[in-house]
Parts: sequence; C-alpha cells; structure tokens
Amino acid sequence: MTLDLFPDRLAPPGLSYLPGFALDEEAALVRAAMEVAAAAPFRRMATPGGQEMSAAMTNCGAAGWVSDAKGYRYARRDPVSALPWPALPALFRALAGRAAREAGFADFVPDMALINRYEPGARMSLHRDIDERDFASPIVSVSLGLPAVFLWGGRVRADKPARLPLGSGDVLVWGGAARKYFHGVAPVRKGEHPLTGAARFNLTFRRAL
Ligand code: MD3
Ligand code: FE
Repeated sequence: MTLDLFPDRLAPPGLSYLPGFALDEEAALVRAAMEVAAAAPFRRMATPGGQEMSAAMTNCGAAGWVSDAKGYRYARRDPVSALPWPALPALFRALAGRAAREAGFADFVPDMALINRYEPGARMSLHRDIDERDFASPIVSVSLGLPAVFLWGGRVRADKPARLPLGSGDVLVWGGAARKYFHGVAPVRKGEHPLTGAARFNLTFRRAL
C-alpha cells in the first residue's frame, strides 16, 4: 500500500503500511509478550547521556537491545538477570515472516524482538535504528493496545516529521531506504484499551546479529 499521508519530500521508499494486519492475533500477541515479560521484566533503560527513557522495554530471541552509560548495543544476555533472553515465540516469527512477505521481503527470519511499553505520557524521541548488523533485512513493527502517533522523519534529523496515527493490530514493514530514516513516537495519551489497559505495546522484529 502506498502512503498518500506523506509529503513527497519525505516519501519513504521501502515502507509498507499494513493496517489491521495483526488484528486476528492481537490477544495472542499480547499474551506472548506478557509471557516474555514474566521472565525478563520491562525496565526503563538509561541513555548514554544519563536520561531514563520514558518507554519501558524488554526483549526476546538471540539478543536484546540494551542501553546504558556505555552506549546502545545488542546483548545476548539480559543485564538484569545475567540470563539469556526468553526465546522468540513461534507466533512472533510467523507473523513477522508473513508481514515481510506481504511487503516483498521473501525470507525474513527475525532473530529477536524488542518489546516497548508506553504508559500514558511516554514517548520516543526521533532516532534511527542503526545498531543492527544486517540492513538488507527489514524491521517489522506491530502496535498493540492504546493508539499512538508515529513520527516519520527523513534522512536527516532536521526533516520535519510527518504524523501517522497507529492503532492496535497495525503492522509496518521498514525496508530499503526507509530502514535508516529518523522516526519516533509522540507522547501516548491517556486511555484504556480492552486488551492492554492503560498501555501501548510495540513489537519490533529484527535481524540484529
Ligand atoms: C523505521 N519503536 O523500537 S515502531 C524502536 O512505536 C521504535 O515503539 C517505535 O522506533 C515504537 O526503535 C516505532 C516503528 C519503527 C520501528 C523500527 C524502525 C520504525 C522504524 C526502524 C527503521 C525505520
Ligand atoms: Fe526505532
């Protein structure tokens, strides 16, 4: 699907928007994320600059994205428990593969998922995801629970972001040039969602190692 929502200047080559793609699996995805969080609890990480992020995070799969005073990186063990991260649920791998195929990426096999939890007021400032090793693979993201406004920047931080509303069950596939664009999330507004209560979850399936 092409996105008429974006100004030409920011036309994101390689972005596919699959609204509602995960709606049938919403409840199962939330359940699987909660099982991951039972073994590797959500935590608010510190940025290298010393600020605590407002979104809480956990991971599953072969590695997890972590941030601390030393910087951003993928780590094979959870620094809180020193244990390997919980396994990537089969449901996650299957959904990511199906969404990627729909977007034209034939054989996407993620090796991990980052799970973000936004309570009302939490946000994510503009950034790029460039800690992964393999930029030929896309990133697949799934929104669950409370809605949010996704901020889609450009190739450089100064590009004024376009705003894309995302609802529960929406899936996006970021490949090609879009893979390295700046992006973020506006502060999540107060609300209640039948599946998640006062929270938004975002799953990103990645090939990190
Ligand atoms: C575009 N998460 O975890 S998902 C992140 O809603 C992140 O939690 C946001 O940005 C969230 O890094 C946005 C959409 C997303 C994820 C990864 C991307 C967009 C992306 C990587 C490259 C380009
Ligand atoms: Fe990101």
